[in-house]
Amino acid sequence: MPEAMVASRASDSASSATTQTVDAAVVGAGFAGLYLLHRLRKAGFSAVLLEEAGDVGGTWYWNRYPGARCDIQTIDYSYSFDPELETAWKWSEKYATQPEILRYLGFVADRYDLRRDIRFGTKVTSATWDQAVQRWQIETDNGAKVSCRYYIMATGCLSAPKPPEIDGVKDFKGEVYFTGRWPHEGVKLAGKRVAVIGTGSSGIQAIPMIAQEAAQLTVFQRTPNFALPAHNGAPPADRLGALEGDRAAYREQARLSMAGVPWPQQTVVSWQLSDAERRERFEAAWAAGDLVYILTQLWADQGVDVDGNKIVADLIREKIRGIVKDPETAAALSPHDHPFGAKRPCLDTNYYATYNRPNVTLVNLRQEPIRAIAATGITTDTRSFDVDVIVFATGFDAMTGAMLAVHPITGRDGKALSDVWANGPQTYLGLTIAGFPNLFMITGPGSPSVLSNMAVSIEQHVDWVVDQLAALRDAGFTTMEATETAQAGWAQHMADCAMLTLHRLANTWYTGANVPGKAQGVMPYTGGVGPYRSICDEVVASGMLGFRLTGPNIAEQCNDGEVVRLQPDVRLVLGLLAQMNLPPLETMGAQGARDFITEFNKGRPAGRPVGEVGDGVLLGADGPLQYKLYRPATPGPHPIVVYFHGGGWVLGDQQSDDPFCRDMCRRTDMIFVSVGYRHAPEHRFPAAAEDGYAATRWIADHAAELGGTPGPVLVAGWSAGGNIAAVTCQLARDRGGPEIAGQLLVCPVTDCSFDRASYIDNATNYFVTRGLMFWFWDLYCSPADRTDPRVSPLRGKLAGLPPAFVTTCEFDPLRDEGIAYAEALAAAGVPVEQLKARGHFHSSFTMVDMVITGVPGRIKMAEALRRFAGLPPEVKPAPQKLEAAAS
Ligand code: N01
Repeated sequence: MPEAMVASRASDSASSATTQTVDAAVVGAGFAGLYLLHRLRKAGFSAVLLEEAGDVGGTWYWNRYPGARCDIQTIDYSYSFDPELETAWKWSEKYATQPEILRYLGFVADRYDLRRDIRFGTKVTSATWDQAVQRWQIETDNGAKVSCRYYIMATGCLSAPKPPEIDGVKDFKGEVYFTGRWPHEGVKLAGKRVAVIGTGSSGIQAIPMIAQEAAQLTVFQRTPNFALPAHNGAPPADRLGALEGDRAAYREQARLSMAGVPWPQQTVVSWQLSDAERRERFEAAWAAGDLVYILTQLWADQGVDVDGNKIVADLIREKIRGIVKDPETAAALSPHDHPFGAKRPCLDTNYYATYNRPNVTLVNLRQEPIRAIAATGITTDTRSFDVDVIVFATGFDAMTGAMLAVHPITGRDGKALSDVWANGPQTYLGLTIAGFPNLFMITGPGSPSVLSNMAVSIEQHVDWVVDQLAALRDAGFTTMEATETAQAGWAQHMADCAMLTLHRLANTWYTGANVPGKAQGVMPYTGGVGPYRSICDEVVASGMLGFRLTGPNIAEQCNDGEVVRLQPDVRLVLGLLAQMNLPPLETMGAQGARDFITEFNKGRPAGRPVGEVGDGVLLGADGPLQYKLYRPATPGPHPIVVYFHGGGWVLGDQQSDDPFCRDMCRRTDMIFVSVGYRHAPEHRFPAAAEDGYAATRWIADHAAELGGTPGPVLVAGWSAGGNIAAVTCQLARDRGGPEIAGQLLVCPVTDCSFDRASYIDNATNYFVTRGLMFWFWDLYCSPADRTDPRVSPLRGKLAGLPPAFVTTCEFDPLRDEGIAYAEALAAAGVPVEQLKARGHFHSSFTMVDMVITGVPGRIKMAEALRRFAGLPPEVKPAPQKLEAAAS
């Protein structure tokens, strides 16, 4: 039952003396608000929806400028909560116009009888948390106040238009319009001289339409944006077929996808494709007319790697040059200041071709900034343009604007939201804010929102909020509030996610850069719709992790903590591995495990091209050993790094760490020689250790033949390979050479003790387990030999060893022995640098191009190796001749 009576209905709530008492108040009657109202009612809550506009629609109510359409295919940009609603409405176009979307939202409002609980023409003027009664008290500019238990902002991300920030707007004697507040009766532009300022999505949609009508159109562009042809028309038969063929599966795939549209995850990387293959993919995407498609389906590295991205950006710039006849205009329209997709790209109809019209002029504000607006028009640094109409397509104070600018929100202890967010929005899950009990946001900052299909994200957010409110009520709780710990953890996770994509490299409304003085930082959640959904579910499954729940007749509940401590891509990788439900490696037998790893490695992204990769044979401790040599593309000779692969002395070979060797070869500009040392159980201790030493000596002796710089070599290794590298340094010191300039130890095995905290904390769940390590040790080394420094280098003498860089990962059983080794080296006077990688697991750095957040760590490792070799840390770019395929 609703906890309170609705004192006055929306339709008869005129008196400001009365207070409307409801369970939940919602602000905003767009996609989010309408679904919220429906769900709240169904869950048995009394609710009122407050809306400033005269009708439903939200952004689609206000944005009526010519050419306004959605830019996610409309069959995807629809509610999916009710299959009957889905079949009751047919979209007429691939990208519906604003009037059609508005009709749809009106249809939804009528179908679920929503209008009776909506107070139109009602603006909230303040919202204050009343701790004594544990309710939000809402003041409005029209009619009754509202007292509610739950206050839910469905105010949208792009609903507070940004002021134009240009001097003299008030002096202009002609007509002024904002795309975000377009007059309902339309605007007659025929025969007029029109100026449009701004070339974001709104400007790019409006400009071709205005050009057709106006006598003269002058476009004032500060920053060019990437735009792609929509190829609008009927909804494409293949997509429609997929939806209608299995509606539930189609919607489910969208919910689990990264962007909220059911396209598969692309796995092919750009360097695996030839020029011709890349062009073919690009042309298909250009013809498809679909933003999400081109952003996700070309090659896997396009959104995460500047090189992979540049290939797409170049191809789009080529298209612009092909369409726009005047080369100077084409150059001005070509974006160079941000990676494709880092700023919101646009979907257009004839945008670039519009600049071929005789009545259209582009003014490049980077060359001649606007000085002022005067009575008759716009003056730049070099010219004056007399116009009759100015259209501002200058965008929005995005994501936080609607929450902060619209009305003061005061939380617990009188805290103002504007103060709490002074340095940028702080939220937990983008849904809640510490210090603001029972306040919820739909698509708030910190949620995937604008980086996703809004329809899918809105439904997920609404469902989550209403489900939790119902659960709270059923348990007897009346308040729910995020903890500071959970919120800080979410901020960290957001920052980690932001490292994954290229959004941080562009000045955009995503980062607050479009509003002067606004705090900067990537505001939407960049970790993807599917992962976000699973995190929200995990919060619930972990007993409302990070929330404090209180109620009048029940003990407070607070399971405090951070919901994601892993790096986002590590979380994904571990999730995929868990889904595969693999038997433990140690149950497969040595050969079975080797076969499995070989198969497993076939599925990983191919390593990047280097100058040359060659195979050879060297002399180990007891006979020939295979090696693989990775040579940089730059002219030699190069310093040599002797590399030892991971695999617990049992698994792997000279090519099993191929992506890592390639990556490090590129980053260091050094030769990597990966040694195929002998493995247990066929060759037990000390075979691997002695092979490591012998191989290093052989490589040092043959440096010139291998194309290496004469003089000291370097050693590096991962896991058991790190163990061999460390041991090799000790043996080289004790046996009179070779000279080693430095050692890179990545998650090394350094000791035979299994009782350090990391062995216990990370015993399971992070791929390398305590059980697996026991098995490796048993196969390689009998207990009697385990304290020998050739397998437990931590127990050896450490003075006089080459400088070291030791990498350890937070979620690795081997973490603490790696740290112990680094500390012991330092204590013995060896120069040591440590990288303690937060949120990473044992394989983070070798899963190149899968764990993208490993890149900064590998950069540090490469810089250290270069310093050890006496080189400047940074490698100059411009590799000259790369191996076949991808160059
Ligand atoms: O706003 P924007 P928008 N002087 O911020 C320029 C969604 N949307 O309304 O880049 C001169 O993108 C500014 O220049 P700069 C979509 O998510 C969707 O177009 O800051 N110029 C920029 O060119 C979109 O991303 C659809 O240098 C000034 C432009 O104005 C988001 O809404 C349709 C200026 C603003 O572009 C916002 O799009 C429309 C100044 N003082 C919008 N101030 C669909 O199709 C700003 N600019 C669903």
